[in-house]
Amino acid sequence: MASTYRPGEIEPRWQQYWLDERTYEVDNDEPGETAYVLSMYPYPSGPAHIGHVRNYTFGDLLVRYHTMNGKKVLSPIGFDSFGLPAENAAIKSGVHPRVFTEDRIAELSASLRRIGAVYDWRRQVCSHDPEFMRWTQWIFKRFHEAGLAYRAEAPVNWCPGCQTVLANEQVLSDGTCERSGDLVERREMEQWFYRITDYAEQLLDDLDDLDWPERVKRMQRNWIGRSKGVEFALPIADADGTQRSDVAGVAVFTTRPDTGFGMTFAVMSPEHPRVDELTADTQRGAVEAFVAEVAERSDIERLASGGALDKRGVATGSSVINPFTGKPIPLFLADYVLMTYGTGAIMAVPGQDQRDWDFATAYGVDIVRTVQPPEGFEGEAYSGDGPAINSDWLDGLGIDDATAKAIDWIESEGLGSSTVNYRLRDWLLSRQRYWGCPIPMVYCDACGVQPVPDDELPIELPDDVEFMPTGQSPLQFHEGFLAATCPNCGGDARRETDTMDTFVDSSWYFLRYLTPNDDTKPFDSQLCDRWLPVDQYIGGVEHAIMHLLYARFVTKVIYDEGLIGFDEPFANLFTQGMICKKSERTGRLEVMSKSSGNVVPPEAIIEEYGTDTQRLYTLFIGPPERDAEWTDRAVPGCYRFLQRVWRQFRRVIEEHRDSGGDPGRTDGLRPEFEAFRRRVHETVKKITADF
Ligand code: ANZ
Ligand code: ZN
Repeated sequence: MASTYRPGEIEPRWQQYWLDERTYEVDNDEPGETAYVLSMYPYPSGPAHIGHVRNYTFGDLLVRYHTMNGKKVLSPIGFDSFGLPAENAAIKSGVHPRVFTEDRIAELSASLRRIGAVYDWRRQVCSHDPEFMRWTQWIFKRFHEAGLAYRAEAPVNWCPGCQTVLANEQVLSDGTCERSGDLVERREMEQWFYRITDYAEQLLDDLDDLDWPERVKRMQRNWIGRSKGVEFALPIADADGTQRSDVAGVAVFTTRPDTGFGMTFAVMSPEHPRVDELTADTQRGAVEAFVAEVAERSDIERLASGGALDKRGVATGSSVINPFTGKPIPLFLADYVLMTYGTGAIMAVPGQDQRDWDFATAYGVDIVRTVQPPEGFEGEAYSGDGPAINSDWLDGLGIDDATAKAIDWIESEGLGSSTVNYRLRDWLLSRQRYWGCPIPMVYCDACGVQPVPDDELPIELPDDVEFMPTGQSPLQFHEGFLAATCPNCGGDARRETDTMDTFVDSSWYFLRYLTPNDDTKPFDSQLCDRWLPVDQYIGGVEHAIMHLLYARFVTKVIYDEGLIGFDEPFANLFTQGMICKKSERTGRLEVMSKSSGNVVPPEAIIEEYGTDTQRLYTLFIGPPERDAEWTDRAVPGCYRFLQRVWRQFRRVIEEHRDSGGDPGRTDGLRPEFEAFRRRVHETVKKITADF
């Protein structure tokens, strides 16, 4: 036996052993208790850095732990291989995205092996693999048949820099593109959507039973944004202030009907379909100018408070009646009221709502408080609880009682009824991009939009394309790709050139790992029922909303289609903290990433100390769920610790052997080693508890 700890010999030997013995490969039907341990399949961005090492080490520990406990452990890995970076690289350097991506996959795979993380490599799944694309398209078609995929003209976020539509999630709170930093514009375009809003309530309710970090559940709840309130009509007033009975009122949605007596004006969204009808002739010019100006801005920019883009509005010159007071109040348009939420119009209560306060102050509208602020309150709008004031038959009641009473009154007057709104919008999944999974649809002049028949899938991406510096999808100019046959009439048709958001790929890949090579179906229902839901899912908290919500949604649809027996994909979720390091560029502590220029490559550490040292270090660096700062200094300490452990074991093993003990057994140890053996077992017990 070697006299010193030599990771450079030990580690390759064991890594080879695990491969030869297929220690971490498991067959789908192997009898025994199962565990499915899954790290989010990574975007192949090239070799791993030390931040990745930490992530994969967590999953790896669990895989080994469950394996040692005799479970059958499914430990697959794959690559989220579609997406913008590969296409941008193609535009810049002319390398085809496929070549670029596959090079990065090779690099990342090699570094995962070097790190010593163990996977069942036979199961590798990549989003851009034609077989995977076939089934992504197949699933899209089932959604389409179920009425859950549809095409609609919609106001979309258009990034002038990337020349593409962005999902709301890709627009920062100041209204700029998260990637290019350009100010995002608003445009009306035909797009493909998944009808995730049909599942809003279920996605919300089922969060309660998930063993997920509270923080992630909270983020999903906020994103879905359930809001209980009441929808009711504000009657239109005549020029002399009396109620008109010949036209319907303007419907508003409010969560605070208790504040009705404080409604001193009403506001419609600039996109509201009744803007024209309800604009007085004297205001027509001003209204049209305002509507045109707002039309260019994204919802997100409009909602951003403060900054250069402050709330702005215009009077319509018309009035509506506040049904609580019976008095006419002015009707405005304002950019802070969105057409995409509630009814697209609001009752404005400046006394209790700060946005309304700001607007009322700017436009000289009355402010009436209807909730008594606590003594000494010095703010503007008061949104807290307190007794109702200036509110006639509601006076003295707290928010809850006053709300209940106001809803009863609205309903008994026939003005409206209580309702629930969700902030969640349908999932806009089409991208005007090349490097994504094509949407399997064609356009026929005679028959309209037609799905491509299943037996013609997958629609693959042509390789002979030229990338435009404008970022426009080269598919739009590829005659061979565009030419299609209408499955309905057999005539000429034009292929859809939009590709899917990469979150469509990642919404179902975890089902594919069981049968990655099956060319007859996307996944095997029985095997999925045996191995899923995933027992432990591991990934970054940056995926708390989109990826996890989409994967839950798709799982629920597939469940409702009767194809699987579970309706949540991930029973347990662990979101690891990130490793941070001072960025050379900004001098600030930032999450380790290529773009921050603060990457520590694992190679040098592996070379000097071995991968176990760096794995140990990334575990010692702090609580797994927290971010931690990288420091080189602590690495040698971990190395010395491992040396010490190794020496202890060597001493015992050698002396045991030298005194004639059976090397395969630990009983019959010399008495002085009994204590050591006890310590080992105590440690095993403690580690087990810690897991
Ligand atoms: C009067 C009121 C008084 C309101 C008050 C709030 C506080 P959540 O909780 O997010 O659902 N609202 C309704 N539709 C809107 C739209 N399309 N664009 C912008 N704002 C809209 O918010 C519900 C509240 O947001 C509603 O209740 C409405 O303002 C506003 F003291 O009505 B409220
Ligand atoms: Zn046709």
